[in-house]
Amino acid sequence: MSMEFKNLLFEKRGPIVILTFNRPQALNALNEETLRDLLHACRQIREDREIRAVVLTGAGGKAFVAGADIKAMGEMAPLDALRFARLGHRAFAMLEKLDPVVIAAVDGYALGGGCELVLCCDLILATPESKFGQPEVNLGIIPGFGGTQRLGRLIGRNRAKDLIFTGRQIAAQEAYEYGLVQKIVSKEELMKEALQWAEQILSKGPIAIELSKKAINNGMETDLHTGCELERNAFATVFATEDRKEGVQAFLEKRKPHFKGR
Ligand code: DAK
Repeated sequence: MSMEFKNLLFEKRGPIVILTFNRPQALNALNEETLRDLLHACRQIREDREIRAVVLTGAGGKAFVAGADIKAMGEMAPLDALRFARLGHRAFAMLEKLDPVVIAAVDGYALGGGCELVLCCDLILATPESKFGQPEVNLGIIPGFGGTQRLGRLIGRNRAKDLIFTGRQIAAQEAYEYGLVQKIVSKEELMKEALQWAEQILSKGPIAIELSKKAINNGMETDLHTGCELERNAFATVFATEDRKEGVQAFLEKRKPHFKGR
């Protein structure tokens, strides 16, 4: 099933959705329509329990997303900027909190808001030619979609300061060494690899994946003690599922488990 929003392609392949930012003439920069599309797509995903993985990518072969739309920002009155900010924060937060696993398949520029978008994903795959960075200081502004918060949590405080203070772009290899990118693959293999990665995760217990994602994400926002408490509660929940019985039974019977998400 395919749906077309204005600047975002939505392609459903069974339990996997591929979302493609589709504004290649502006290197997929995020304007108001694109953020609205992302919000609607996330709502759609949230309501469809069949969907268990999302792959996010960019059209045109040159950029994932080259940031917020600089031209549109230039014309904004203060109240428009506030609306834009609220919309962006809502869309990014909804993406980050989706139950399905979200994989970013990056080919090209992931700058500014594009890099911040990647930071809301669970796993990141990139081609060697990809470039990451927070160049906002070049425009006299700071990252506005969570970059000052999420980047440091992921790659470390001082590395985040380096990237945000200098606005420099880093290649996929450096991003990999920082732990921002998990795998580097060729352009030709990018989508195949992203889908295979999703399939690998889909073969595991759905509730186990969903609850581990929640425990990891929520645990990052709290102290270790509270995080371990979150984990214990999630563990008790998975322990009560049919999937847990099936997983253990399949191991004992030396066969593959058939998880049902119950
Ligand atoms: N916005 C709008 N258009 C963009 C764009 C962007 N971010 N990036 C590229 N484009 C457009 C270019 O203007 C050009 O359009 P035409 O001139 O052909 O009409 C077309 O895409 C192709 O770009 P180039 O000709 O520049 O291509 P090059 O290969 O020469 O260079 C580049 C590629 C990625 C190095 C370069 O385009 C570039 O530096 N782009 C800007 C990257 C950038 O600075 N990104 C960060 C944007 S700031 C906020 C929340 C968040 C934010 C702001 C506010 N609030 C809460 C209020 C976030 C801010 C950002 O993301």
